[in-house]
Amino acid sequence: MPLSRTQVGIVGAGPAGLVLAHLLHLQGIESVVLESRSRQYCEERVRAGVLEQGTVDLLTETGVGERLKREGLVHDGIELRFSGRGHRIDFKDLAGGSGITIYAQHELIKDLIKARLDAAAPVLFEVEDVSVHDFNTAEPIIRFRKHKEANFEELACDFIAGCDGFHGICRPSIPQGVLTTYDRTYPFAWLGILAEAPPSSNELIYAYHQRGFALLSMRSPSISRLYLQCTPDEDLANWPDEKIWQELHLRLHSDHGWKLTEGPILQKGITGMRSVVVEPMQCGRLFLAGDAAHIVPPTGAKGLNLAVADVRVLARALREFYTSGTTALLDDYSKTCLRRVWKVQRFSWWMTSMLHRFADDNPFDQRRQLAELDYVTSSRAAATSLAENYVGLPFDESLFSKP
Ligand code: FAS
Ligand code: PHB
Repeated sequence: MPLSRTQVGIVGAGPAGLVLAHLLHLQGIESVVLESRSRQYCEERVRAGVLEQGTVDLLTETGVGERLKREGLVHDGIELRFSGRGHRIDFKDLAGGSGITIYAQHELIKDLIKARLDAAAPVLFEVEDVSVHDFNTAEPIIRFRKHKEANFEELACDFIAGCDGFHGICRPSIPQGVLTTYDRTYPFAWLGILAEAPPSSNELIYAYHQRGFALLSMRSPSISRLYLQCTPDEDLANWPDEKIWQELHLRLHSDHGWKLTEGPILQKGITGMRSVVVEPMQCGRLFLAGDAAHIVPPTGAKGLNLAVADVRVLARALREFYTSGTTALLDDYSKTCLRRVWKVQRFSWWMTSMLHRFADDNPFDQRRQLAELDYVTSSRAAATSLAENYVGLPFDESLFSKP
């Protein structure tokens, strides 16, 4: 039987869509998740790796953090490396005991999909030709079909959550003239690899180097995740494994005998660097969350965490609607989310600007960047600012009670 009605229609089964569906389920609010890709694709797509303290706490408190707690790597700091020396930013000391957890996004997606299926709540994969309609009425509709040859079906909803990422259909469905887009494109990209090599550091290393930025991260005690700055139109064919490792050795060099361990490269890819925000993040009964509304350069490790922050706000607002009939929090959804979105954009822009080489920079700019790094690693106030942003700004708890 085609699904004819639900309370909240959710387009997209990424972190935003699945966390929202989970929070709504805990609140007794029905939803249907519609995803254009296969379950396997969603569970295997390698993307983010760093979870803020608030994200970990939310997932744990809502019952989907068990494997994360068991397998996630808790980190109490990061290293900034420049001029051949490493400088640790101690989160435990500077950020009130908060830390981060390294846990691959696709592992979180597996946990969330499992929770959804265990709850026998609907998530439809590989749907085709999704479109959203009438969201400026009290009866919005999601039209889709289960596969290319199937008939179209209509899902009537009270609300639609556009969690379909930056290239989805929800944001473009908002009429011309409603949205304002703010964006900045960076003149570089990241070449990322997944390697079967034990991480050469216990914590992440962000390296500023005259040849360009490099980042050492990890996924497990045997899998390293590394990135190096490259041109935005980089051709992976020009980057054989040997050349990647050679560049990483150069950029991550330390004067103190530290060595980078190599291993077979399992995956490589290029990620573009952009900052984008659309305002407002809602139109009638359509609410945009996560990458559908904003993207950040990955230098601050914020994309996934900001998606979760958005849906915390949306789940709280929908709970108010269904329990009291009032729409105050729904009306303020964009305003509430955008306060955090813009602070995260600022931090992500700042980390990116401090750590990357810009082709049109001159020697003054390079000295200025080194002075910024010297200040951040020698001033407690400056290091505290980095730490509190990196582990995740506090949520305005007046807006959230635990779901
Ligand atoms: P997502 O894009 O994750 O999910 C959207 C979902 O909607 C997808 O499953 C998509 O298939 C589906 N969808 C799209 N159109 C649809 C349609 N018409 N109908 C139905 N479903 C549709 N962030 C970090 O913090 N650190 C990183 O290192 C990092 N690396 C990244 C690398 C890459 C290559 C990319 C693209 C992003 C990376 N990000 C990183 C950012 C990323 O993690 C996002 O911020 C995060 O996935 C946002 O989650 P969602 O908003 O749920 O969007
Ligand atoms: C990752 O592990 O994929 C990662 C870590 C930190 C970042 C970006 C990506 O800033």
